[in-house]
Amino acid sequence: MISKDLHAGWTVRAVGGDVPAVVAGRALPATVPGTVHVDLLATGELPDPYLGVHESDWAWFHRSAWRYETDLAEPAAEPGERVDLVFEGLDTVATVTIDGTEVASTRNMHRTYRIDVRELLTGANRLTVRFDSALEHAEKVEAQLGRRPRAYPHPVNAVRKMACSFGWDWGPDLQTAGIWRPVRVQRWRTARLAAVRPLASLDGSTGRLAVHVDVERSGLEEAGELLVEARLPALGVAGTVRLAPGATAAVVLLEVPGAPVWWPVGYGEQPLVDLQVHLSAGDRDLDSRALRTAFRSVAIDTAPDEHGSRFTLLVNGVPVFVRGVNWIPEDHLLTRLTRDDYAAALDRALGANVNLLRVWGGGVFESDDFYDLADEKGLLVWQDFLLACAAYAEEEPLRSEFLAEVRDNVVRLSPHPSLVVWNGGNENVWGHEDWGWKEDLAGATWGAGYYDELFPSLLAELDPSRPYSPGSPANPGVPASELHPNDPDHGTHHQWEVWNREDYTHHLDAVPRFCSEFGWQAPPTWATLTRALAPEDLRKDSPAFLLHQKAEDGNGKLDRGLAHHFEVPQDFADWHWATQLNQARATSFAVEHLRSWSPRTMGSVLWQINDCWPVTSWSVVDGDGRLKPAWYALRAAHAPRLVTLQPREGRLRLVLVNDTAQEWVADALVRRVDASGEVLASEWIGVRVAARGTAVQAVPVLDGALGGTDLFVADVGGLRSVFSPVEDKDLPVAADALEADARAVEGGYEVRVRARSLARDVAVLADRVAPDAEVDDMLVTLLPGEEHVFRVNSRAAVDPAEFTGPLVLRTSAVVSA
Ligand code: BMA
Repeated sequence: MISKDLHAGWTVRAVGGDVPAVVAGRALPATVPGTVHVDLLATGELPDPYLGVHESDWAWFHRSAWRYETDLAEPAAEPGERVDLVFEGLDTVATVTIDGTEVASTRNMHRTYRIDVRELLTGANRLTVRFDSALEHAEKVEAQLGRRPRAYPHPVNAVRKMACSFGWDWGPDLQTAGIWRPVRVQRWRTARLAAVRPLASLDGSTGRLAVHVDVERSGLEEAGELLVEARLPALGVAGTVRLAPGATAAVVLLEVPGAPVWWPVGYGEQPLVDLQVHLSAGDRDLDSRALRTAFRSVAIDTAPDEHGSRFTLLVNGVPVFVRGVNWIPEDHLLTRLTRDDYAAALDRALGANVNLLRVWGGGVFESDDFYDLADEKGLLVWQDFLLACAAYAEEEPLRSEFLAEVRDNVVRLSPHPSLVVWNGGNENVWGHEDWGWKEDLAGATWGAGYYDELFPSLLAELDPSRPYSPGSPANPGVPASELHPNDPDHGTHHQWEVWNREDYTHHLDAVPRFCSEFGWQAPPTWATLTRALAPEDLRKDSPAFLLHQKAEDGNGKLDRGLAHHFEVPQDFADWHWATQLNQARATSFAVEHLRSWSPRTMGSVLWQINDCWPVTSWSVVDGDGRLKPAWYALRAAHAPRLVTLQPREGRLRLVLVNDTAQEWVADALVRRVDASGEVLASEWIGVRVAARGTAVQAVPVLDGALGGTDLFVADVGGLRSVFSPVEDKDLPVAADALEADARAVEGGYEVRVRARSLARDVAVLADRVAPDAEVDDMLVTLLPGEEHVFRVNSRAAVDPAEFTGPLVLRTSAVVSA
């Protein structure tokens, strides 16, 4: 097999639609892999759609058509030789031609395509790929199959293109087109490895690897017996299987006694194992594949218990409390993302003590880099199939597309130890139950056949090594007709009422078994916001701000959510800080509640870790990769050892969660203080929490806490939890509680603060001073006389005093004046 990338020499030009004059008739250099948006931006003649109101300036694109072209200088095929054109991803409605002869027509960006082109090659061919409007295609399919319910205006459920490509409640409506993943020419003879699917498991200390191999025979020559060899060179283990003439599938079983065991972060190491697979015929090497995998087992315990039914992830037989986050595309223009971008994004997740990323169904099956890095870092991955917030027709032309894309991606992702859950989709089973779809559908198909039949049967064939859930939320194994799919006592649960209608304190109303979505909004950091918006647009009601706030009544919900706890500030900069602080509070509140109930609750998956552009959203890291205050709150709430004060049956309790393998023995200091921070009562108690255990402790000083007006502070081994029964707006904390000074140090600045009186949630919003500045900690609560030093990393040369200015050094007294 000779494989060559075909990434050079491409041009792209508009061939349909109402395109701007600056690009009409022009052949532009095209980056492959890439998308037309990125090439158009590279001309510098069109505005960046992420800035100001320019997203709207790109709406013309949705009904345009484009032609990519390059020379295909491939010598004619020799007798017996196959020459294939392999596209790993075409976004989306594409027609591939060679010298004007159509060789493929595609409608699915999530699939790969292999085209046998041997008969057309002359050594000097012209290869073109035309992209037509995915929107117009979807409209036609919808007209043909009948309109089905969907949460967004465009018919995203009628074409196999990333759903959020058409806009989402945090994402722009920029419908990309292009050769978005690698394209190759492959020349081969006799046979090739069509699919290699290693499925790992662990049986006691013995690792087993079933290497499933599918072979494609060229069909051009008499091929006799083939030999498949699979080797784990570092472990000195190998196996072979002979394929009789005509046979196309084989399994090589490898057994490794005392195998190195892969664990998620916080549970052990991540030893990865190189796997080499060779295909040969006699003494001829035909094809080979180098992959990396690891030994581990995974299951989900869904057994009934006294509270309902569990949803507990088991890795190597050990229950893992999921400290997870939902992941969306890291850049709406996906093809700009590099391995370094993924590494940085995954490090921000790890930094927030995250152990699982849920790749959400409105996005994509991520790049290989994403899963490789997750394998290396010990981040678990839960992968949705790509269906979100809509009913999906089960008829053609969609059905076979689902089948093909799931096949392709289950095979591609099968080696990755990080991948631990296959999930049918996002909120589709729930939507069908609760969002009025049944009436609209009037008996039409909506996807049940995918979630309950097609996906499970494909997984039974291709990957029985991983658990499957029909959706999020869902109750695996129980039909929605018997049990509400979002029942918190069973399976997975999405908690959106607190954001949409109630208040984050209403998280206390339920103890879900596994909360796979909940979240709270805030704008991006100041540096990101001011990169995207002009100074005159820094108002809640400016058209530009509103274009970067996509949620239904988003600002209304932000303000109502804020008003429960704080005076809603009039000044925009103060409002910006207040909403960020409220998001941080909401984040800690939810995560601490969920963790405090472990092991009854075994998962907390925050919506959402990241953004795909600068926007007000539920993310804790903004679209430019800057950390919002809520990231620091998440990091603290996710700390392996957590101290929290939680109401239980009308009383306040000290709850200690020990998500480590060692027993936790410590002394806790619990104090009652007034609004100035003066200590009114205090008590030391010894605590002992089993490894991976939770202790709920009554402490006399907490008696009467819930009805009163005093605050409570619990300190255990450097960790602090603060509880106030009174809302901040009714708490007379001093606005001038802090004394501060700052100085330049190697690599940045130090900001030293000292509390004169109680100072809650002290933050240095360092990005306001220098866009590259990142602070090591945030949301620190200080009692009178206590000091804290914040470290700001920055290369910028600024006056250190700026870090102590009223818009930068903040506390829970949210007004800066
Ligand atoms: C859920 C998610 C997303 C959405 C989020 C916020 O519905 O699955 O579709 O962005 O809530 O509304």
